[in-house]
Amino acid sequence: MNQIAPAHKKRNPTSLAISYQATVFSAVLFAGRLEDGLAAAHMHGFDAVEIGLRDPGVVDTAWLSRKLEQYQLGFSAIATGQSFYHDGLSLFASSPEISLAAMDRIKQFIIIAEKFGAFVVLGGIRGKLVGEKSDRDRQWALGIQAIRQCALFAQDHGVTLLLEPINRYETNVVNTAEDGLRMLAELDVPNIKLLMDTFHMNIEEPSVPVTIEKLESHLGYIHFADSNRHAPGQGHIPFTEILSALQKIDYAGYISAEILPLPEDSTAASLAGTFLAQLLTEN
Ligand code: LER
Ligand code: MN
Repeated sequence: MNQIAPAHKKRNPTSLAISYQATVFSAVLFAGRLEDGLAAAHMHGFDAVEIGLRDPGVVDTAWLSRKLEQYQLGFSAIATGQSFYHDGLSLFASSPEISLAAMDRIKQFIIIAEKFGAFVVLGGIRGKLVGEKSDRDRQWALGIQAIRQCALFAQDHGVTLLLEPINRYETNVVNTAEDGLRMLAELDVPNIKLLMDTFHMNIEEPSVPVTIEKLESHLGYIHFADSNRHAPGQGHIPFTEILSALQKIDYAGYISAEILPLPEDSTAASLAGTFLAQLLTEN
C-alpha cells in the first residue's frame, strides 16, 4: 500500500540579532565584531542575521554581501535604535529638526535594506513623548507624519517597515500590541507590520500566545528573548505555546533571537541556536 507522505510543515526561518558597531544597546550579540557574529550565526544554525546599524556611512555593503554569501546567511532586518541611544535622533521628538534628521537616517537605512531584501525596524528610534499634553499631541502628529513619509519612501524601494511595541520602561510611544494596531490604523499605509518582542510582551501583555493569535496578518516579524532577556529557554516564557500561536495564524516569517550577550556572546548564540532548532523540529 502506498504511504501518503505527511504534509510538509515549513519551519520559520531563524535570525540572530548582532550589531555592526559597538553599542550601548545591550540586547545584541557581537557588537562591533560583525564577522564573529556572522560566523557564530552560521555555526549555530541560523538562517539569517538582523543587524543593528548606527552610522549608515560606515556600512560597506559590498563587503557585507560577500560575507553573507560566505556564511550562507540572509539579512532579515536592520535594527535602528542606536540612532536614538547614541545620537539622540527620534521620530517623536520635541523639535521638528530632530524628527526630520531621524527620518533622513531611516531613509538611508531603507536604501541599504533594499539591497538585501531586509525589513527596517522602527523601535527605539521612535523616542519618547515629553512635556505637557499639548506638547505631546504636537510630537505625536510630527511622529506620525514622519513615519508616513518613511513608509512612502520605503514603498518606492520595495521595503517593509516593522513597528515594534516596546515596554513602558523604555518608551511611551506604543507599548502593547493593541497600541501597535491602533498606530497602524492611524498610519493607514500598506507596508508597515508589527514586530512583537517576547521580552516586551512578557511585561506588557496579559498572555503572550493569546495576543499573538489576535494579530493575524499584522504580525511581520518576532523577536525571541526569554523573560530575563537571555537566550530563549533560559527563563520562563512559554515558547512552545507561542510557536503554536504563530502556527495558528500561519506566521511564516522570521524568528529572531535578540538577546543579551550572557554569559558571553558565543554561549548566548549557541544556547539560542540549539533551543530554536529543537523547538522548530519538535513542534
Ligand atoms: C529593540 O528591538 C528592542 O527590543 C528595544 O528594547 C530597543 O529599545
Ligand atoms: Mn526587540
